[in-house]
Order: sequence, then C-alpha cells, then structure tokens
Amino acid sequence: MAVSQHVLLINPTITSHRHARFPLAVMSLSAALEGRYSSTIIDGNVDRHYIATMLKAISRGNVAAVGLTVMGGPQLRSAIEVSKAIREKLPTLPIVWGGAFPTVCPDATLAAAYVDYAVRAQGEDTFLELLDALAARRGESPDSIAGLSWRRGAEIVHNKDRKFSSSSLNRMLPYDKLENPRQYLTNTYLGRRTMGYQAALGCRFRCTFCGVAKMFHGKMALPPAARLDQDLQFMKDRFGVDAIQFYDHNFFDREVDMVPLLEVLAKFRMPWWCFARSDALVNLSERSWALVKRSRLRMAYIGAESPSDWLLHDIRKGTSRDQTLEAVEKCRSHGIIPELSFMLAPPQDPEGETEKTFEFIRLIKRLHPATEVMIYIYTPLPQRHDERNAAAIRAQSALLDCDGKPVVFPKTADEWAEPQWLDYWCHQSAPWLSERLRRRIVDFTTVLGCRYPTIMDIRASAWGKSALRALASWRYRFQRYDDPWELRVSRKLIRHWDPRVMSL
Ligand code: B12
Ligand code: SF4
Repeated sequence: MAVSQHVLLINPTITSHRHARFPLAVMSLSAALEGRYSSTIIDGNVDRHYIATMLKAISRGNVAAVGLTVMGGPQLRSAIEVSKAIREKLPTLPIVWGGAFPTVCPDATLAAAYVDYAVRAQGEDTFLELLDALAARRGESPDSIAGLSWRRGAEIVHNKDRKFSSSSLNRMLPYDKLENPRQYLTNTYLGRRTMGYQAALGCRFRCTFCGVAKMFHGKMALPPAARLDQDLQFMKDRFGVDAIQFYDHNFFDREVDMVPLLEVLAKFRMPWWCFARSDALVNLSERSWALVKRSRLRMAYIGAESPSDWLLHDIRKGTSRDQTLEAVEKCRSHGIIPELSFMLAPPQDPEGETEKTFEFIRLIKRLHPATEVMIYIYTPLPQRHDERNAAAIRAQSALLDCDGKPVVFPKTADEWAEPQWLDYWCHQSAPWLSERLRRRIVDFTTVLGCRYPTIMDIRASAWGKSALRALASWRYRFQRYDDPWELRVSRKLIRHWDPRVMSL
C-alpha cells in the first residue's frame, strides 16, 4: 500500500474542446485507484497545453507512474508526443499505455522506447497490481500480472489475458477530479447538456473486425437498474444533464434484462442515443418498443456493415441484410432515427461491394429518408500475437495492396502514426483501395451528405441545409457523383459538419 504515491492519468488529445466528452477510461482508472494511490487526470481535449501541464506535474517529484489511454488514429500521435516528452524529462518514470491501441497492438506499443508497459483490455486491476509491483521495487519481474505486456531485456513478454471483471460497475466515477465537469456537456441535437455515459461493460458478440471483441472476448455485464437510476439522478441534479449519448457497445442486449433499464430511462425521459444491433431491434416486443418510445430514444446507431450476407457471415456479424431493412422499418414506425454504418471496399471485391452498398443505401433512403448513414472503409484489425484462428490468419496473409503485393502492417507505434495508417485506423483508407475508388467513395459521401444533411449538425442553418439539398438533388437523382466541386465549396461556406469526426 502506498497512499503517498501519486499517479498521473492522461487522455491525450483526440478531438476539439467543443467535442470533448468525459474521459471515461482515465476516470474509471482513477476510481479504481481511490484509497490506494492518489491520482490527477490531465485531459488533452480540454487543456491545449496539457504536455506543459504534465511536465510541471512530474517535476514535483512524487509521481510513481504515468498512465495514458490510447486509441489508434489521431490519439496515437498525441500519445507518442506526450510520452516522448516525459521520457526526455524523467527517463526513469514508468510510462504505461492502456486502451484500444495497446490491446490490439501490444507488440507495436512495446517496440517504442518511450513505453514501458502495455495494459491489454480492462485496465483497473492490472494497473493497480502493476503500481503495487513498482512500489514494492523488489526487482521481481511482473510476469504474474494478468493482462500485462512488458519487456524483459529485448524480449516482449505477454502475460496471460485477464478475466473479464464487472467490478467497475460498483464504483461511482470521480467527476470532481475533472477541472470543470460541466465543460464536457455539449449542446447537441439531443439536448443542451448532452453527456457521454457508459452503463454496461463489454459485448456478447465477437465480430472479427471489431476492437471491442478483442477487448472483451464475448463477455458482457449490465448494471443494476438502481445504479443507472442513481447516476442519472446525480448527473441531472449536479450538472443539469438533459440528454445522454450511451457508449455501451451494444445497448439492447437480452430483452428481459433490458426492460428494467428502459424503465429507468422512461422515468427520466431525457433524449438518448445508443449503439444497437439490428437483430435485437427486430426481435423487441411491442411492449418494449412502447417503453423505448416513452424513454425518448432519438437515434440508434446500427452496424449494418454490408448488404452482402456472405460478408456479414465472413466477419461473424450474426445479422443479415433483411434484418437491417427490418430494423429500419421498425425504427421508422416507432419514430426513431436509425443511424446505419457501412464498411465499404472489402478486399475480396472492393469495387463491386462498394457499388452494391451505394445501391443499398439508396434503397434505405427511399424507405426511410431520415436514416443517417455513416460510410467507412473496411479495415480489418491487425492480428495479435495470440491469434489462433486459422481462417483469420489465412485471411490476413491473403491481403494484397493495389499493386498485388502482400499488405505488411506496421510493427511500431511510430509506423502506425504515419498518415496512411492513421487513415487506416480511422477507416478512411486501405492499401487495396485504388485512388479511383477512394475518390468515388468520397464523392458519393459528399453528394449523399448534401442531399440528406445530417440532423446531428446543429451548426449549419436551416437555409444552408436546404440550399445544399437543392444543389445536390440532381446529382443524387441521376447518380452523377463525380467531382461534386460545387458541393464541396458550398459545404465549406455553410460550415457543414462531418458526423464521423465529431460523433454527435
Ligand atoms: C468516446 C469514444 C470516442 C471519442 C473520444 C472521447 C475521449 N476519449 O475524450 C471520439 C468521438 C473522439 C472517438 C473517436 C474515434 N474513435 Co472512438 N470510441 C469512443 C467510445 C464510444 C467510448 C470510449 C470510452 O470512453 N469507453 C469507456 C471506457 C471506460 O472504456 P475504455 O476506453 O475501453 O477503457 C478501459 C480499457 O480500455 C482500459 N484502459 C483504457 N485506457 C487505459 C489507460 C491505462 C493507463 C490503463 C492501465 C488502462 C486503460 O481500462 C479502461 C477501464 O477498464 C469507444 C467504444 C466504447 N464503447 O468503448 C470508441 C472506440 C474506442 N473508438 C474507436 C475508434 C476506432 C475511433 C476512431 C479512431 C475512428 C472512428 N472512426 O471511430 C475515432 C477517431 C476519429 C477522428 N478522426 O478523430 C474504436 C477503437 C477500436 C480499436 N480497434 O482500437 C472503438 C472501440 C469503437 C469501435 N467499436 O470501433 N472515440
Ligand atoms: S456487436 Fe458491435 S460492438 Fe459487439 S463485437 Fe460486434 S461490432 Fe463489436
């Protein structure tokens, strides 16, 4: 036990101050350390000088370790920058990375000299055990700490996986550890003070392309309804929260377990948004739909992924094209906006599948024009050191780039931070995507986004959206997507948002 020891928890910059949400990962870690280690949260999304803030904090001398939460993409760049700055200032201070990136890429993480430990998957218990081991300073190797990857000399060691734990559901998050918690509540189309919130842990499914499956391996735990009730009451009374964006990987789980949670939401009647699966929505009873409506669910983000059942089967999604259509219809008839995400240009048939998906999106828009559409490139996750599934190994080794050469994934965090791989992580590009097809996807997305401006964009004026709609209508109608320069210019003038970057 080492209460005098202090830990810095950093959320490296990933988005603008305007779009910053509660940094839940570091808040959850801070809650777990309570009573054992004191901690400070430094959030790069709201403190634009967070590296200077962090350097000042470590110069005080009582810091036992620094923990950074790292997602692939833009946050990886920030994490590298801040880690290098720490290493330079205090070379012996342990630097620990956790979160989505080190979970999927622990080898690349530890190939960097500025990271000492990579925590895979849920981090609370692993981090505590690591801090205890560091505090004891017995020089013993940390090979008994489940969920940890570390370096023994030049060798990278991956300890066994940690078992899924639901213990964090019993802890309240330390909102008072944040400088001005109210700054994380954002004006969105849902409400004036929208909060990001996570109720359940994990996901029961194991879709092969999804980082969540790599983190939870099909495990999931729902909170008791009383916990949700207590949190929502607290957030409403203390901060005036009036809308919720649920980060639960998959909000609608088994109906019987969901009903008590829906009843809590129906009591608060705050507009809300969530991730959901089409199969869960189509199987919901009419009684539960009535509850959903009463609770004011405004939008459900559904991973439609593809109109091709063979691909849905290939990625082990467990849903079908017909279920997507049925879920859209269910949402329409209950006044809920479905937000469908699609993964275009799979390596098996980039062009053909992309055109097929465009047609499917057009069909959906005819059925329910209010449907929101998120378009991404299919970018399968790089395989981890422990991948044993023969089909997955074969699929990865069969990936070829546009020149027909095998795709070689980066081996270090620095390589993953290069522009083409940042785009890969953000599902914006892939080595098998030709320039022509990339352009076509961008052009289609522009025409679609102007023909049907997103309801989530509350910044653009109503007249601006109408102007875009009118300008784009002929292109959409006649499928003339090529080089919509006039829409690009108008979009800039109207300051139209891309919902993929801001996430509400
Ligand atoms: C909120 C969020 C964002 C916010 C970030 C807000 C912030 N942090 O300030 C925004 C909207 C900016 C964002 C952006 C992106 N995101 Co994001 N995001 C999420 C989301 C919905 C919630 C994250 C969260 O807070 N979870 C709750 C906390 C408690 O869980 P956690 O982060 O997993 O943390 C636990 C462990 O990972 C670990 N841990 C985490 N950090 C640390 C640190 C240390 C030191 C230790 C020891 C342990 C540890 O312990 C924690 C507690 O157990 C997740 C999905 C999800 N539900 O998790 C996706 C998710 C993390 N995002 C993802 C991605 C890919 C992105 C993007 C890079 C791309 C994209 N298209 O979405 C973009 C970047 C876009 C851009 N151009 O900038 C993926 C990551 C997948 C992967 N393979 O890595 C996820 C999983 C979504 C998904 N299903 O694909 N995101
Ligand atoms: S259901 Fe969604 S969150 Fe769960 S593994 Fe599949 S894609 Fe990921």
